[in-house]
Amino acid sequence: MKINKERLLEMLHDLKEFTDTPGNGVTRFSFGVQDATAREYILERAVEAGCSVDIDALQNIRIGLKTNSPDKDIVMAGSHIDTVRHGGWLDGIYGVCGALEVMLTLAEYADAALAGDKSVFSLDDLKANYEMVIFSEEEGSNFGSTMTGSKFVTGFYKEEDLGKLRDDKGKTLRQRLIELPVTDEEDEDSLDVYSMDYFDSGEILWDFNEIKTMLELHIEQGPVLDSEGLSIGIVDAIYGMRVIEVTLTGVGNHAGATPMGIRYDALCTAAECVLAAEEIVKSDEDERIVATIGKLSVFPDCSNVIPQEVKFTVEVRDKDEAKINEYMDSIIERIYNIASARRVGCVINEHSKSSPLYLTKSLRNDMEKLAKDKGLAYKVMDSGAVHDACMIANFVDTGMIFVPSIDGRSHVPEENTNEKDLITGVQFLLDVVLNEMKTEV
Ligand code: HGY
Ligand code: MN
Ligand code: MN
Repeated sequence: MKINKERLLEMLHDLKEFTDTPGNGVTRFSFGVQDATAREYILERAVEAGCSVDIDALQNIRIGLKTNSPDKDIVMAGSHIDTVRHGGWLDGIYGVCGALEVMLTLAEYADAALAGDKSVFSLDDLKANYEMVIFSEEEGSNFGSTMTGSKFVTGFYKEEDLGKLRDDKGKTLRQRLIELPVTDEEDEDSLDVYSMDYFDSGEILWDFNEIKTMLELHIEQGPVLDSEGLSIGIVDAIYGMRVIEVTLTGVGNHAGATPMGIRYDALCTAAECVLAAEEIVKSDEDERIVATIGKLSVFPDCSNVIPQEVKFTVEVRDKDEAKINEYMDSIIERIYNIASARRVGCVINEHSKSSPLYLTKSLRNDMEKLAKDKGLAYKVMDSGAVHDACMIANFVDTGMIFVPSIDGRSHVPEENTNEKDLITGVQFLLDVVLNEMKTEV
């Protein structure tokens, strides 16, 4: 069974236009207009192919093949469609588009089988159902917490977290969900792209007993596959991460009339903290652990006022949880010491986290065997980026497939993957899905 590669590439190029920053990367935050437009584009194609659509209160979308039946377990594939600010055209959406292309291909074969065409598989061959999934707020661009949609369906986040997670304007996740643009009721063929189901933790949790396998296809976002000339990555471990938010409070004052010796400058303090965090993780002899201060705000943010308050995030990632905590705790201790020496107030809050984890070994081995059978140049590798798969993997057999990122770039407008690799990745996803669907459940 072969995917329709022209359709795949057309969908990918269409979807990259749904951005708030045209000409400067893809910016498509969950629950915004571009998100709604991308959802509509995907759901139109799924509904046209006779698929079922279910959207939950966190706006995760599950789409089912028309031949799915309640007595079979589910093989699921998917990812996310939200992006970072000025991100790339493939992160997340490539895995969703790949899962959609698999869905459309299976639906075409199902139509032929239903029409009695014996040259394709008979529906009885399919020992499992197929679903695709779109997780909401994976990037955390609104609320600073990655994998938010999948953290709710797995019970990592509870109903009270709806009121704890806040966006940059101070709005809670609950408020943002309540304000979602409801489609035009009068226009009966307008698709609902958001659900208005009231959040009830009992409803949001998935029944993982019905899911046999979860697969996520994704760009690597690093340099390994591209530099080694390989087509496919089969993911072994996904790094964990821990995020803290630091607030430094100094004394605002006139930039010209205040001598250096009597300043309590929150930004100079922050600058020392940033370099300290870098120095601490660079001391790791494994040279694996990473720390990033990617978000920083200054108040009142005027060139002629000594910064009164600075807020910034620190995130640390590694494949060893104890190491993440050891290094983050050192960074926290150093930040407190720097602030105290400069007599600047310092408040540090834990913001979000996810544990490192190994994906399912038996599934990984099956995928390796399939890659060998297909003659693919592949490598088993780790993921420094987190993915919704690492939340789902705590409950069902989960696997990830990577394709190369040119020059290892991602989360930037330069993010790119060549067409041949994009096609190879989705074809391999279809092969793995079929392998899982025909396996006796
Ligand atoms: O941050 C990450 O690793 C992912 O891109 N959300
Ligand atoms: Mn991603
Ligand atoms: Mn990302």
